[in-house]
Amino acid sequence: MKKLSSVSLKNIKIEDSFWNRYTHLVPDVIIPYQWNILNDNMKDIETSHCISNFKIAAGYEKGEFQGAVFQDSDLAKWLEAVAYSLATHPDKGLEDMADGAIELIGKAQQPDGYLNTYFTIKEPGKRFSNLRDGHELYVAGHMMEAAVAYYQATGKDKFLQIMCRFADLICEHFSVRNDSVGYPGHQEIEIGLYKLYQVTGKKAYLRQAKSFLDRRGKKPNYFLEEEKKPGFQGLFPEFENYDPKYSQSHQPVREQTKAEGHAVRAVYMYSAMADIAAEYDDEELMDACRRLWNSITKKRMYITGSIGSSGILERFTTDYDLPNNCNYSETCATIGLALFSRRMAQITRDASYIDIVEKSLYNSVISGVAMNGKSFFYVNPLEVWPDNCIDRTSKEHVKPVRQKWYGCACCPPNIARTLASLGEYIYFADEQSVWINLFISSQAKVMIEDQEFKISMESNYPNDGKIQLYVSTAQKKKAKLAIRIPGYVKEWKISIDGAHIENPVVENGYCILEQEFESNEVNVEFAIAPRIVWANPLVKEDVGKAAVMKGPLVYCLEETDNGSNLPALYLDTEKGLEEYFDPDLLGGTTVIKATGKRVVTRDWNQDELYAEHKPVYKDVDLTFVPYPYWGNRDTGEMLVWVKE
Ligand code: FUB
Ligand code: ZN
Repeated sequence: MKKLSSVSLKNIKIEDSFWNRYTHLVPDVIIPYQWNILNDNMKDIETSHCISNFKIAAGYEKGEFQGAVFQDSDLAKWLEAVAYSLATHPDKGLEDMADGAIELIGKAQQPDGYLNTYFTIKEPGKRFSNLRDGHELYVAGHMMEAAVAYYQATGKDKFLQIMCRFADLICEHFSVRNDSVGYPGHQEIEIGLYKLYQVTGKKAYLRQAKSFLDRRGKKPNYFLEEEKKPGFQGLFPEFENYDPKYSQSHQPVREQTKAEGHAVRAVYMYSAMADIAAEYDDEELMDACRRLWNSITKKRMYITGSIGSSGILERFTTDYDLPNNCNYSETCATIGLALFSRRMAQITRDASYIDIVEKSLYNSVISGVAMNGKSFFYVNPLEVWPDNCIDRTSKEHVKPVRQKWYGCACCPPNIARTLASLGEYIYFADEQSVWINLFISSQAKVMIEDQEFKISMESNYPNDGKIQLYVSTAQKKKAKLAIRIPGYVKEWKISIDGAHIENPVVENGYCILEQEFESNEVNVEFAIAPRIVWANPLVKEDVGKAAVMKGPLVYCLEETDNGSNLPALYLDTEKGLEEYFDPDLLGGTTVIKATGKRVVTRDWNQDELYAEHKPVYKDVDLTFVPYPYWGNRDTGEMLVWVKE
């Protein structure tokens, strides 16, 4: 299967009215802020211990390992973010800092290539003996991704060599020596090994990635056998009575039909399945990817593109089970869904996969970070009552305000690497074509049969639906421009050099312009007025409710604009929605106004729970703001699905 490629980040510059507030944060705030945290330089914050663990493993310091067993992955994701940032914003100081971190990683590597501070410091004799909980392969996968990104951004191969040595050891342990048939308890290394193969050409890495996928779910279950071995000690009490579904090891991956278990593990695995399916032209594996993607997006995904309905075990539950105020919707899981969907789009050239990429990026990825870049959501609810988010309840995992850091800090650096690599989602290319996926103002350079094409995109999306594209190349040349028509757009028009195109060709959701280009202007206009959306009535939590969207953006009500007790509000879906741009609100945003009702408490006193007072309603105006921006003002209630 010929996969479309992403355009190198070095060839993309983003300057966009919607995204600048996040992309500029990456080098200016997020990277330095997170570096300080990884180095334990910040007070009043959950201590990371991440760099300190590396120093101990390297022999520079004495002490005990501290933090989560996968704490090393925070540094890996941070370095990956740095690499993408350097590709777009070269910065000598930052590069020196990253080189220092890589030097430290090299020193923490063991003479045989092994690299993991938890097992090096704490359980040196137990390498690869607790694949279920140990996360060695998960951490290694993140390190591999970071090493590849750093090599591509800087041309320096030190980190790459470090990771190749570890990858060689892993291949040796898991494939050459026949006493090991295991696979990771948390998928991720499959993605890392595949990327390592792509830059080094070493087939052993590719074979190992495929083998990890193919072993998974074979009987007897590896993890159930592993826990019977003498000396096995679980690291997570919640894994008692382990259900292989949790790690998608209940069935061979090719036979799986439903998205099950831990959401992040699932989508990382599906991403790797898509990589391997494309590489091996493996239709059977690709069919499994399609089924699993459909299972998520048609039955188990929130309107915000987030996944994982249950706070217990961070997992998928059952079809249409999408509670709004006690869901998990981990930021990492949304990121994984975007990674999986992007790969599916690259393989199939079908824009409906990008609809989900866009939904995820515009909603539940950026809801994960505050507008000042210094606090983060791990869990992304669709309805919050701050007073109820208390310990030992079904809402204890829901935080009504973003936190400066977490003991388990997988999400914040994941957000950093995702924002820093945003350009990879905007364009795809092959030898003859450029694909425009997202309408983010940017400049890109793409090679079409050895000839450079410059694409300049200008838009104010999603505040309005107008997109201008300038295509220029030194000599006239035939090429194909494929412009995504989002699934939510019902009316649109397109012109080239001022001439309206009457019956544009649309294939798999992309409008195809195939012609000679030299210096041309393409104008597209999508109708993206605010709209009301309903959930399938099988989604019990949302029956009788409606949500407001504009383009890919989901909107929400906040207490700051609408008063408290948001569930007492009703939206009049018969009356129109009005929009206006408020330059002073939340960094400048389109606000949506609607009319509705509020149940008033007139007849009730506070000591009455139940009585025969018929509800009394008063007319109210409702003010909706973009969901990803919620929680950036006063702490208060938030609500996406409003009673109709
Ligand atoms: O286990 C590593 C990461 O920690 C997972 O991906 C997240 O869900 C969190 O549990
Ligand atoms: Zn996470």
